[in-house]
Amino acid sequence: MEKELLYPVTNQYRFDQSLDGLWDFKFDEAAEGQQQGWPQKGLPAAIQMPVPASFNDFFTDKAAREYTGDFWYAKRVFVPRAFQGRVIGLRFGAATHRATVYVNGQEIRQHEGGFLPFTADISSVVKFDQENLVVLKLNNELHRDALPAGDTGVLKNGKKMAKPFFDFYNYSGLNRSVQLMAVPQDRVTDYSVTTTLTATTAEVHYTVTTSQATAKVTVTLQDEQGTVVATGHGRQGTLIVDQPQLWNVRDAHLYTIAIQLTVNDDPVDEYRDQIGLRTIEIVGHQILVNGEPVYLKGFGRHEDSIYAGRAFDLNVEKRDFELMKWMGANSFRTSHYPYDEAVYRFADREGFLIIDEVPAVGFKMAAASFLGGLDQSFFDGEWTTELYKKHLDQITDMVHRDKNHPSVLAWSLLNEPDTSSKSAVPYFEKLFADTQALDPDQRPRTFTLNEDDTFDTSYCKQFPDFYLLNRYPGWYHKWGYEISDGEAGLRAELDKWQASEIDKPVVFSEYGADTQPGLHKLPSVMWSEEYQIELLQMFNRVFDSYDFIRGEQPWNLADFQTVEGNMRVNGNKKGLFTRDRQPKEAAFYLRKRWAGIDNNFKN
Ligand code: CKX
Repeated sequence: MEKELLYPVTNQYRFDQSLDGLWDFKFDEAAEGQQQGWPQKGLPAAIQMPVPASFNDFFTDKAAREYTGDFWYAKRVFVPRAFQGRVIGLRFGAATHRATVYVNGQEIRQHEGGFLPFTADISSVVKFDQENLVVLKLNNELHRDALPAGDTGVLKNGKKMAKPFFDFYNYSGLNRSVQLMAVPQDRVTDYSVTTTLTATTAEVHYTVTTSQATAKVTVTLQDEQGTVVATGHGRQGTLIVDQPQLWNVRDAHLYTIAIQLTVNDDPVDEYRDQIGLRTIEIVGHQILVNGEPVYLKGFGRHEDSIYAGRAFDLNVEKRDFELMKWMGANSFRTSHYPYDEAVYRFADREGFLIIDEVPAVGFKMAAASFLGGLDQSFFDGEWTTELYKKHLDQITDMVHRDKNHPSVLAWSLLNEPDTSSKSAVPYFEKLFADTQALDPDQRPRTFTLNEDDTFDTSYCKQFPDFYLLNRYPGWYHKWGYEISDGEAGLRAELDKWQASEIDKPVVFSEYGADTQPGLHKLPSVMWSEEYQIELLQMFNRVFDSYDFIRGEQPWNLADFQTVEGNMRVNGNKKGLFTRDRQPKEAAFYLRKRWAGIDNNFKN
């Protein structure tokens, strides 16, 4: 079960019960919980903590907010006898950054990676018709051989402190839902679908994996009216849909795939999901969905909101989608980690394209020096062998989890890594090849190139199927009155991309200006609402001058919390919306621009 990531459901064969709510919680500064028998006894003098939530912003004292190290959660969970005979599991949507799961005093499993789900098979220790003690030890330290990358410092007073090589706050805890699941012994463990199109049909190629080899597999596809449009038998096959309703950008149509298992003609399991029929290709400098060129309009985002930090909140997500729709956006990047599964379901339904990013962020010592750091090429470090294993492990889980979403356009394998040294090349070569082998849909692979990794300086331009550029003229350099030189510099770089042999799409995945809402100034100054608009206007002029630029995703949809520092006034303020999701002036400007830009802009 531990390799299974199917989204939990309840039906005649499967049960999924939310364990969200208040859990016991305790910091463990001395790392003594294990020794003190917390897995067996529960947490002494625990406080109550909501799940899902990041613990940080609930606290009123700074040492608790900034806490770095081990911390524990516990809950007593009643498991009814009705579940007997099934495989019983716990599913954690996200636990930052490493977790050990204990049930009834027994260690069940460990997991590393704070932005992807994992399951723990507790069948061998569960007690039916009784309360079971579920205890979790988490650890939120940052390391160079882990994702996202950073260091953990120790202050003179003995307190540990997170020193991220990235700017978003190291929000920690059980950030996504926890579920108790009971699934059949003989069950569907995974499935994948890919689509090819002919003039009048869609061919849906499916593969189903099961826990046991004996069950018979039947797969049906139903349209939105509930009519069965195709049926297949066996673990692999092709479903042919005549006159399909394709999934399109901002015009989504979904089909329901139902996978049934029978043993001696008796049904033993069923799994249903919603899929979309569409193709994705990169041809020359075009991004094609169903063979039609698409220009990306959207945002880099964060899972971030007041009180609960990085916790997934369906209410915030709903608001974000409404804002993106109001803006006329058609896409976003899950900067800088895979988001909660509900986000992809929203996007499938609403016809948004997602650039799905793994938490490989901070792979650059310049980002560390931004916070008072080091002078070394990141990929020269002795930590890269261990890091690679974890990196590929998380890409594997991301692709495994998200591969069937029609909304997922591409995999972003790193954000702003250091590629200006040759030592990055073997790492990238292997990473891009290994990722290709994972995705049945062969989606494009990419990474974001930051300011230091330009057409001239990056050694890794050969790897992406299309490019994501993060560029900050007008903000981190050539700022204020010098912005015209910033524009000239940007054009000079783009002229080189244009004159080169490379013919691949370029999407601007980050650009922007920190902006204090309500600060007005004529003429503009940096941080004012006017300056944010002027900076966006400058970039937009540039985008409209180059045909190979096939998308624009300003940084960020909304303001978000960061580490504190002399470059931040309570967070990163490059949002088009405030942290409480109200528009800055620039949102109205950009909305107007995007109203004039169709999905097939530049064709
Ligand atoms: N890019 C110079 C990564 C994002 C940051 C953004 C910023 C940087 C800029 C790199 O995660 O928030 O500083 O605004």
